[in-house]
Amino acid sequence: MAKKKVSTLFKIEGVSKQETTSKIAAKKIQLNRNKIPTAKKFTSEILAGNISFLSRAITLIESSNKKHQEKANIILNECLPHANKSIRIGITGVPGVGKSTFIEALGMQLTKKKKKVAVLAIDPSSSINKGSILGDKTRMEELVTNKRAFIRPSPAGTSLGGVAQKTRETIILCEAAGFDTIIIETVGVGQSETMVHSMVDFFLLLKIAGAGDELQGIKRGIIEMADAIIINKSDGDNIRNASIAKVDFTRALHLYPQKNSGWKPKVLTASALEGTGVNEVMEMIESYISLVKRNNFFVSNRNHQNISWLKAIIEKNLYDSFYKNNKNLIALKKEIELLENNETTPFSSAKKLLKNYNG
Ligand SMILES: Nc1nc2c(ncn2[C@@H]2O[C@H](COP(=O)(O)OP(=O)(O)O)[C@@H](O)[C@H]2O)c(=O)[nH]1
Ligand SMILES: [Mg+2]
Repeated sequence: MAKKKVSTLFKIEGVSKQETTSKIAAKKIQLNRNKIPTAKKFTSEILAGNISFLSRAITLIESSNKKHQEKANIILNECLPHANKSIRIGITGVPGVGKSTFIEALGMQLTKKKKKVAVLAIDPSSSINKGSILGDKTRMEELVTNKRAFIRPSPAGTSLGGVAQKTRETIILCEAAGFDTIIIETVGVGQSETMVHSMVDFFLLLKIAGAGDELQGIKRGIIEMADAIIINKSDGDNIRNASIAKVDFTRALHLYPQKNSGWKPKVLTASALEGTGVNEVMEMIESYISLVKRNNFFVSNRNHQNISWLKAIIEKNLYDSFYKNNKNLIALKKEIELLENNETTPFSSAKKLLKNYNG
């Protein structure tokens, strides 16, 4: 058997001891790495703008571990009084329309104006393919490395409702960390736009010229929610088509009822790739914000959103307390069997189950 070679270092008295010390140190480092800081530490670091703590706190929010969630809740509560001081912008549009490229351009402009920008995503497809619309961070190459920006992809493997809940909480933490502009990207899938609309101050719909609404997967409700429509990819041969689309959309928007905000939705053209029109979008958002702050819609809208959030939390808790209870699940299984044999109706089964559940 080959003799193990011993380093001459360890033949010197005293040096071998260092091996033990380094083992202890390694263990200490390991322990510290596994140890989660206290909620108080998290809060003070987040309030000081520490991005690494912000990231870790968001990971706690996204965790399904009960202990992590409890800690996340304490951090959230402590951060709440320091939140709310940002402008929240939602951006939607079908995949490929240029949302990420646009956010990159807008984000860079905003950071040049000394704004601090956080980009979050609501991506229901990420729960299926475990990816994320922001997974391709390459589209935000510059913004990713920008010190005044923070980009966070949508958590994978969660339901849309779950993602929305976590995004709301993430917004709070980002605001507490000093981010004054929050941009939320979402694809026009399922109810995700409605969800994003319910948590932002300004809602942008990105489109491209030349493709019909059906082709772009745009539902009527989305146009109604939009505070602005941006015809993106207005560059090269596309410039003329984009201006025609702008006229068409401006005309079409007149058919929609007036908004409670008192704001008349605008249609603008832009090229996210070349950066043209992005400044105008930024100025438009600024003038919207000053209008709704003057007429108090800003505050009343956020109050409404908070009420919806409260109700969403209640619904989620009620749902969990029913479906995560074994007794209910057994009773439910029984009712399903009866239903399959035509021995009950959905209505009477539900009534019975809820009666038992409520005690
Ligand atoms: N010509 C042109 N291409 C663009 C523009 N914005 C985005 N793109 C391209 O469109 C593709 C999809 O962009 P991306 O930002 O990932 O779209 P998203 O799926 O909506 O986030 C990419 O190849 C971009 O380079 C634009 O303004 N003009
Ligand atoms: Mg994208």
